[in-house]
Formats: sequence, C-alpha cells, structure tokens
Amino acid sequence: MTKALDDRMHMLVRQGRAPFVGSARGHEGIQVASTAALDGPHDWLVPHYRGLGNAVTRGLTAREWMLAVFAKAGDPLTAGRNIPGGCFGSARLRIASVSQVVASWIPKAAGLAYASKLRGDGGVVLCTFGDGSTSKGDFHEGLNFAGIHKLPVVFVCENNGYAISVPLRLQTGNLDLSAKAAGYGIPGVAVDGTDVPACYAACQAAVARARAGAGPTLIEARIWRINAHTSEDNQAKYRPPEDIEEATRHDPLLRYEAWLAERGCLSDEQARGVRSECDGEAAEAADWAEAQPDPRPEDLAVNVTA
Ligand SMILES: Cc1ncc(C[n+]2csc(CCOP(=O)(O)OP(=O)(O)O)c2C)c(N)n1
Repeated sequence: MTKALDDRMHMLVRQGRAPFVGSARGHEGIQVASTAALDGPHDWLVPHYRGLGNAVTRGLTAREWMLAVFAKAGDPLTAGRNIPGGCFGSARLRIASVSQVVASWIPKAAGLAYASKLRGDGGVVLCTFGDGSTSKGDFHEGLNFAGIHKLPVVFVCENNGYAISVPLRLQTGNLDLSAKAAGYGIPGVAVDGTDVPACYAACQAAVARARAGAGPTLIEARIWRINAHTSEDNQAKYRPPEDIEEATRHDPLLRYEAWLAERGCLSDEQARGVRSECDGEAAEAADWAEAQPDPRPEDLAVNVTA
C-alpha cells in the first residue's frame, strides 16, 4: 500500500494536481516492520515526515493520507495547514503530530515515554528519523534523557545515506550510527533495512525490552534512498549515477516478495493481485480526496496556540 500511495503521489505531482511528495521508496521494509512490532494499547508512534509506511501500517487509511496530500480541510492532523504530503498524524491511531523541523520530535518522543513510565500504563513509543537527524542536538537530548531514565522508547534511525544532498560522511565522523547508542548507555543495533524479517525481529526485541522496563534501544536500519529527497529535488546534481542505479537494486519490497515466494507463501498471481488492489485503492482515495472541501481562510488559526 505504501508503494501504491507513493507512486500515485508522484503521478499527481507530475499531473500538477498535488504540490509535493517526499518519497518513502526504500524505507518501506523498516517502516512496516517497526510499526508492526508496536502492538500495545498505550503505544505511540512518533514518526518522521517520510513515514508513509509507518502511517499505513498503523492504520491510517489511503483516504486520510490523500486528504493531507491535497491539504484538505478534513486532513486529520492539521486540517490542511501543513506541508502537503509529509505531514500526517492521528489521535485515533496514537500517531503524534509530524513536524518538518528535523529531529525536533526526538525529545518529544522521550517525553511521551516518560509520561507512560510515570503513569505506569505499559506504553512504548516508537520514534523514527533519518541519518541527518543524528547530527542535531535534539538527537543527543532525546537519547540522553531516555538513557538516564530508562524510558520505554525505541529509536529507529532510517539511514538512507543522505540528508537531502549531504552524504553521511559529511554528517558524522563515525559512519556506524548504531555505535552512538553506547554514549547513552543503551543498546545499539544495526540491521539491514532491506531485510524485512530481520527488521521485524530487531524491533520486536527492542519493543519487548522497553515494555519490560529495561529502557530504550537505538536501531539503525541501513537502507537505500530509491528516489530523490522530494519531488523538488534533482539528485543527479549531487549523487553519482552508479549510486542512483545501485539503489534500485535494494528494494525491500522486491526482496520481501522473493522471501515469501521462496517459502511458498506468495505466488506471482497473488503478488499481482495485491499490487492491483493497492493501486486501485490509492487511485480511488486520490480522486475522492481531491474533491473534498479546502480549508476555510477563517479557520487558519484554529488550534494554533501562542
Ligand atoms: C531544523 C531543520 N533544518 C533543515 C531542514 C531542511 N531539511 C528537511 S529534510 C532534511 C534532511 C533530513 O535528512 P535525514 O534526517 O537523513 O532524513 P531523510 O529526509 O533523508 O529521510 C533537511 C535538512 C529542516 N526541515 N529542519
């Protein structure tokens, strides 16, 4: 479903119907696996703007997603007043509001986990971000606080190797991002983010650890950015052609499909069926959302606090 929505958004942007898309291509495996591991009634998801796979797995519908893409009044997070296509959230699904301010949500995730711990409700927080976010102060503050108080939070760094045009080697002197966990006294786990079962196992173990009161984990999922940073970005300007080409060979969806097929769990026909069902749902959701009412100018300041 994530890929179907992603593909549809690109189509809408090219047709001039939607303004903008930040693609999750390449991120789907870790996003679906980490969110599937978050299975408690008091759990919270605190995703980054690229978290389409997290949102869909958590239960955000294609129609709700498309309301945000078209910035419609019914957009469940901000009623159409945030950057379209990268801002979603849902009180119903316990998805905290998504911010475009890189890494700003990491200390907030630690705060949510602190609240859960104080309440003793057994909740776990899943917080996701990119590799670029690890060089922000918020990363340090969030992980430091979570480490001190042994908070029930799982930090998942989706390392796609770039922060827009900045490659990882210009972001940090230590390319092993999972190693940063040691500075906070918490476990750091590196996982191949294109390997869905491995991602699920790592995330499940981290969620169980958090729920048992043993504290946070940092998981670094190493993935490939299959598309440009956003539809506004020309990655050919800074990314070698071989690297762009190589990324297409690390598609977690194709790898997982092959994994299922090898075990007799998915035939070609079933895979085609799933794809066509998802494509149909994404197309229907886009057409439906496009026809919904725009926000009213007089509602600009609703829920805006000073
Ligand atoms: C504080 C801040 N600085 C800069 C930006 C512009 N910006 C948006 S996304 C991004 C790159 C973030 O890279 P990363 O954390 O690796 O995540 P990715 O987008 O690659 O998934 C930047 C610099 C921003 N939104 N917020």
